[in-house]
Amino acid sequence: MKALRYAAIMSMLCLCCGVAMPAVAATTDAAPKAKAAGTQVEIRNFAFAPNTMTVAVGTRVVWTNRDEEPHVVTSAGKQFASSPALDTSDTYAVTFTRPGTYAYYCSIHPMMVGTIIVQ
Ligand SMILES: [Cu+2]
Repeated sequence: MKALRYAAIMSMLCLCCGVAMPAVAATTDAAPKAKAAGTQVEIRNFAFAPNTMTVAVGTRVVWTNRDEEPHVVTSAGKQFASSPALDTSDTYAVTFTRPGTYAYYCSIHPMMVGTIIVQ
């Protein structure tokens, strides 16, 4: 009976650890989490984040507009088709099938620039 109670306490402790660990990771490891996804570019505060991203050939990169303002993803060298104007929470995806450096900008706010490096 005593051993059973001990086991119950131990399993409660383990449960605590299991719950606590992901919660900490979610709040502090934003960068590694984005890296794991690998293909997400957020448009936030009139900037592309990450500003420069290196991906493997064949990667599908998805831009998501988190601003209240519309933004456009436009290839500086016309290497891929421009997005339509993206409203809040709209996404635009490009699959990069060739190695290269793909500079892009927002045609509404040309000071917003980013680069996708495909290897
Ligand atoms: Cu913009």
